[in-house]
Order: sequence, then C-alpha cells, then structure tokens
Amino acid sequence: QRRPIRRALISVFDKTGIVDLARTLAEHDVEIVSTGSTGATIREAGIDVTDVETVTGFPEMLDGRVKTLHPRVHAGLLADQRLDSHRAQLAEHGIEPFDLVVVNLYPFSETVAAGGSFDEIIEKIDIGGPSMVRGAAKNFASLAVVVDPENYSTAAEAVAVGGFSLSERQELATIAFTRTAEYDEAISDWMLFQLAEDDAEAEEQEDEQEAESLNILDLSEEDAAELGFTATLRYGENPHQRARLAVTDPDAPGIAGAEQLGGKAMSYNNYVDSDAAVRAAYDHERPCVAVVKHNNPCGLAVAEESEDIAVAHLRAHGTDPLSAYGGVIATNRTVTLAMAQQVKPIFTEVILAPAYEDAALELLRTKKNLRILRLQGEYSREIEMREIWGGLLIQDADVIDADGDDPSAWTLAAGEAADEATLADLAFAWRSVRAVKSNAILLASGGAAVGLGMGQVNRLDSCRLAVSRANSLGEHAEGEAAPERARGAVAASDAFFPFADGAQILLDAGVRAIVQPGGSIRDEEVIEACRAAGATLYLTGTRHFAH
Ligand code: 93A
Repeated sequence: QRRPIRRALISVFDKTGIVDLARTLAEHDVEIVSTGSTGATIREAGIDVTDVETVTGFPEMLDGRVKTLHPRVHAGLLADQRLDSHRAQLAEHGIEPFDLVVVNLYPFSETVAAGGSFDEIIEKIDIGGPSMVRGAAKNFASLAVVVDPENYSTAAEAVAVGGFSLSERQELATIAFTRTAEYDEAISDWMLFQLAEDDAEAEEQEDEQEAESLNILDLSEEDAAELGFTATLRYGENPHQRARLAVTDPDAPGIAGAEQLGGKAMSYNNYVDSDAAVRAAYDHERPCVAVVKHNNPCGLAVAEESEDIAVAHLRAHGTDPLSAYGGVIATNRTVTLAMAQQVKPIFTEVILAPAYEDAALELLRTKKNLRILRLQGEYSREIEMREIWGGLLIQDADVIDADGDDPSAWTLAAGEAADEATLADLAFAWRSVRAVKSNAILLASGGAAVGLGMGQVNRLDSCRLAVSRANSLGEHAEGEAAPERARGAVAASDAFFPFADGAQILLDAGVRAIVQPGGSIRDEEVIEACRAAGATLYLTGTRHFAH
C-alpha cells in the first residue's frame, strides 16, 4: 500500500538536487521540516520550510552536535502509524508523524581521505543523521527513507502517485541500513587504525626509552664485545663501580689497545693515569719521562737526544720522589736497560713506552705486578669528550702546536731576553704545564719540573703550592733541609695571572723567568712586578687549560 507523503524531514550535508526535490514536494503540499543550512538552502529557493528548532522547541546546540536528536523528531519517525496506540500517543504530545525522511550524512570517509585533522574527523562522525536514517528504516511500514541523491527522482515520482509502496519503502530501508552499516564500518576501521598507530607510536617510544636507558655495564660480555668493548675491568674508579673499556679506533689503538707485555690486568685508574702520563711525555719532542699520580704529573723531565732516557727518568723521579711511589711512568723513547734498572726498585703501577730494549723488558718482567705496555704509532688525538649530567661535551683535542707554543713567537714583556739554557727550560715548562690540572703552575730547572702547583681553585694557591713543593720535595739526606729549588728556576702558568700577587710569590721565591699567556687587564701589573724583580717575562698569547 502506498502511503501518501504529507510531511517530510530533510537534512542533508550534500545539497545536490535537494532544491528540486523540495520544490516537487512543496508542489504536492508536503510540509518540509529541515535542519539549519539545509533549510536555508531550500528557503533561498523560495520554498516554505519549517525549521527543526520550531518542531523541537529547542535550539541547535553543542556546535551542531545536537540538532535533530529530540523526541519530537524521533517519535515522528518511529511511531508505527498502523497502531492506534502510537497515533494516540503522538496526538497526546502534539507530535506529527513524518512520511518521508531525506538525509545524507557528514562526509566522514571523505574527510579522512582528505587528510583532515583528528578533531576534524571526529566532528565528521554523524550521529543525528544515522539515528534518523535507522529510525525511519526500521519504521519502513510507516514511512520512506532516502539516503542517496540518486533516489530523489524516485521520491519525486512517488509523491505524485500517492507515495511509495510498502516494497519500495522496504527496498529504501535496506539501502539505508547498508549505508549506515558502511558508514559505521568506516568509522570503526579508522578508529582501529588510530589505535594501531598509537600502539606503534607507544612501542616506538618504549624502544627509544629502552635504547636511552641501555647500560653497557648491564650487557653480557659477548654483547659488550660486539659493541667494541674489549675488556671488562675488575672495577671502576672505586671497587663498587663496574667498568668496561672500549677501543674506539682499532687502527690507532692508543692506550686502550696497547700491547701489554707483562704484569697484572690494567685497572680503570691505571688507564686514566696512563693516558695523562703518555700525553705529558708525548707532548715533548725531546726524550721525555712523565710520572703520573691521580691524573697529575709528579715527575716530568727531558734529556738531550744524545743522552740515555735514563737521564730523563732520573730527573723526573727527582721532581717529587715521595709521590712517585705507586705512579705510572710514560716515556716517548725506547726504555733502556739503564732506565729499567732505575725503575726496578721503585714501586710502579704501569710503565708505557713505544719500545723496550730486550734486556730492559727482561728486567722489568721480573716485577710480576708491573704492567708493561707498548704503544704504537704517532700520538694523535682529534677530539675529547666529557660526560655531564644529561649530555656529552665534545671538543677539539688541545694540541700543542698553536702559534703561542713556539718560543720564537713569544713576546718579551719584561726583563732581558733569556739565554739559550733558560729559554730551553721555559720551553720545557710551557710544554709541560698543560699536563698539570688547572690552575697550573710549573717550576722547571735543568730540563726537569721541580715544583708543581696543580688543581687549585685560585692561581695564587697554585703559585704557593708550586713554590712550597719545589722547596720541600727535592732529594735530600735524612736530617738535612730540602734544597730550595724554586730559586733560579723558571715558571710557566697555564693561563694568565689575574693579579700580580701570584707572580709575586714566584718572584719572591727566586724564580727568574716566567712564561704565561698574558691577556689579563692587569698584565701591566704583572709586567711591573717582573721588572722590579729583574726577572724575564714572556707572553705566549695561547692558553692551555686542562681541567
Ligand atoms: O551533529 S549531528 O550528529 N547531530 C544531529 O543532531 C544531527 N542532525 C542532523 N548531525 C546531525 N545531522 C546531520 O547534519 C545530517 O546527517 C546532515 O548531514 C547534516 C545537515 O545539517 P545542515 O542542514 O545544518 O547542513
């Protein structure tokens, strides 16, 4: 049975063809109820429209999320007009039934395809539209639902012939349910995809966090080896710290990959001190020996090319014989038997050299605990790294070949130009001072360091320390006073004197020549102090902090 169409509810996103349909309906005296912009479109064409708000007595709200979701709309869609009870209830509430519903939905899939934002896509999930469509489709016994502009012409024809037949309404209802099912499937597919993406993202983040928290010390020996860690050390700087060693460049093995010719396994602190000792010794072109304790030299000396390296070792040991106990010795020349004989009676942790005379090696090997390392190749260091909380600092390695490292480029700022021997000691002092932790003051005499002031938080204290150590640590017989080695020595400072007071300490102790970078606003005061003391002062213009 055809059901005449007297009242239609039209709410379409896609307005294509809607005016034509509305006109036909209006021509057949159909009352048209419409939502916001659909109603406006129809009204603009000069066709009468009842706003849905007039029907519901309620404004559109929540930015349009609630427009048609109202009992006055849905009761009009869902009332089974074959039932007296339904009709009575509508009448009781003053609600008029609908005979035709024309709806097309928010373009959800289109918005997804167009790359809409998450929020845009969510807003394109039509709720009111499908509710009307499903309500009308369920109630196909009473009314017809059209969800496709392709079916507008059938609707126009139907209104002219007294409405849709029951089977036509059922067919339209089937199309309607298919439409809302597809619509919901598209939504659920998209939602699932979002979840999968969120999962993938979360997984990625977890992986990242895991990678961040990867502690090399937690890895098995094999896994660590795969990452280039060649040794698991007995412990770190302290016994409660685990530690590992990696060789960063197998082609330039340096100290990390040095060949060990004898002694116990290297410890963490052995490596640290070895590095400082080798750097100190290899900073010199002349035959040099460095003795290091706690990352600072306690002995540093050079010899003539013609002399046995044992001479340099004897001098270096003489810098501070007390502290040399338990030290790390490095040299830039072949260890001779004479040097090995000197080293033998001194308790030494590590000895490092580019080569050993056979007899020297044999002798040193008799000391079972002495770690003997052979260094390969040129000393080269391109970058230096230091870890800080949450980061890594990387800098060019400080190499000693700046302009200011060449004595011929120094500026004579006070006193007479140094004689050859004094200049040689100043050059030695300058090359040596950067091996000393800042603030660093190094006193030198006869090719050897004689007083070291290291690691103080002001330069004045470093000067005091250098002088007091120079004058208390020199070799001397028991009961006799230590030699006053500061007198007649030369001094190097790793950075400028901010005031004259530090330099004055050195001058008062008898230092006769000083080399320092200069560059303080009080340079003139330092220069004046040197002049007054009759001392020589050279400025290098280059600084060599080592912290
Ligand atoms: O935001 S909704 O889910 N809430 C509703 O109550 C509602 N009623 C109809 N979307 C709703 N509609 C949809 O609005 C229709 O499915 C149609 O796509 C569109 C028509 O609105 P307008 O006439 O303002 O363009």
